[in-house]
Amino acid sequence: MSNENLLEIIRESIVKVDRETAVQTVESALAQGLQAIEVIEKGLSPGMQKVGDLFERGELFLPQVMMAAGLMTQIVQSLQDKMSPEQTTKKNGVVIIGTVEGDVHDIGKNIVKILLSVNGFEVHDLGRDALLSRFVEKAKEFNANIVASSALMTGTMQAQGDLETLLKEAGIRDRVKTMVGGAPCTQYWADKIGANAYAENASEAVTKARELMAAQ
Ligand code: B12
Repeated sequence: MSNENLLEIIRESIVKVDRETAVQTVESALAQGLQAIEVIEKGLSPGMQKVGDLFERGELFLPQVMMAAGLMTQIVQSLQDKMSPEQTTKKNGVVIIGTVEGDVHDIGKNIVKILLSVNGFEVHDLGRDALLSRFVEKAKEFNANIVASSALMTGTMQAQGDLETLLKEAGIRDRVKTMVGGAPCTQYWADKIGANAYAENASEAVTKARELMAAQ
């Protein structure tokens, strides 16, 4: 079966919350040479996106969204073990990451965390619904290079702007770079609030994080 067919089955199995098919097809895709990150970004994530679209149209209900999210989280965790860390002892940079307060969506944030970690960044995860003051505290504690925040709702993305202000008030904004992401975020949003970078997905987040480090 072609890679594209396997990815399509993975996408559909997330939508249908068909655990057995999802797990088996992910195994086949890896055996066929697809990278774990391709499985996540071209299979699981678009599947979850479709779940969101169906939820928005009233064709799926919250319990099904929760089950699909649970299945995706489980598979992403199992894939984490299959991603080989970059063969380097050099630390690429220190990142504080979290989903902003008021927001419990953490699947995307977790993928970004995993990918930054396997690419040599030291990542400190504040989890979800994380108080903005914790981003500042941890940035100071670990002498962070990058503070990365995730927001999945239009009502919580303002917190990313508030974080900019808090970092300034704490006197550390000029010492750290900020990176924002999450479905409602855009480059326009990042520019508007004065964040240093925006990334649409986890692979791009790694590229942007590297660029931020190079510019420091
Ligand atoms: C799964 C999901 C849930 C799950 C979350 C489980 C979990 N552990 O995360 C559950 C069921 C719990 C949930 C709850 C709710 N949800 Co919800 N949810 C979704 C859904 C369907 C998918 C989100 C997701 O995981 N996508 C897959 C991941 C891989 O994509 P991602 O998060 O975008 O991440 C990628 C990029 O954005 C980027 N990225 C992400 N973070 C970061 C951070 C940085 C720094 C960078 C650089 C990049 C980056 O990289 C990631 C990987 O590629 C979305 C629909 C959608 N289209 O987004 C709705 C959605 C976000 N939810 C929504 C809502 C309304 C809710 C609830 C309020 C529902 C309710 N009525 O109770 C609650 C929120 C409670 C709260 N206070 O937070 C709305 C938000 C609407 C809005 N515009 O504000 C959406 C858009 C659905 C909709 N269309 O109505 N939800």
